[in-house]
Amino acid sequence: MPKNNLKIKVKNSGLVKMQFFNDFPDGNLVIGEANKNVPFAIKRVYFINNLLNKKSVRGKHAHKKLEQVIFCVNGKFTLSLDDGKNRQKITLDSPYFGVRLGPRLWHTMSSFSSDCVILVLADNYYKESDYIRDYGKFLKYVRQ
Ligand code: T46
Repeated sequence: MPKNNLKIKVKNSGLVKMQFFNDFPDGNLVIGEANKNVPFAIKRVYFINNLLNKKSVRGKHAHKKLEQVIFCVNGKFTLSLDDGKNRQKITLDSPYFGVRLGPRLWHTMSSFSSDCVILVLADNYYKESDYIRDYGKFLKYVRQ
């Protein structure tokens, strides 16, 4: 299993290690299982690709209740996390480790390589009312 020594310092986050089988030279098999290495039951999966605009910035929100794990399955990008007190920037460039995006965690994705593919596993369906898209409101929400 490839190693990742990254330490996550913000709240409501953490590293998710995928199960890994090295079938060299016939490929790698990489597995996530609900309530095992993925810390919830998965209800929704989405991916983001075609990140051709170098200046593109995505995310810029927090969730009230949603639990997610975000992966970079190809290429790389920068994930910026902010729990209202601590901030951390992470380069995601390995498909073997995901980062937990728990609730009350402001997250921004940027600096995408053009071949970047982001995969997200979520514990619930899309619900716009779960988003906090205003940073001032986010700070009030986490400090109340
Ligand atoms: C997140 C980060 C990591 C839907 O209708 N259904 C969905 O399942 C999703 C994910 C989005 N949408 C709609 C909502 C917006 O009108 O798609 C549009 C673009 O979504 P958004 O601007 O929120 O995309 P990102 O990349 O900024 O954020 C996404 C997820 O929305 C978000 O939950 O945590 O990826």
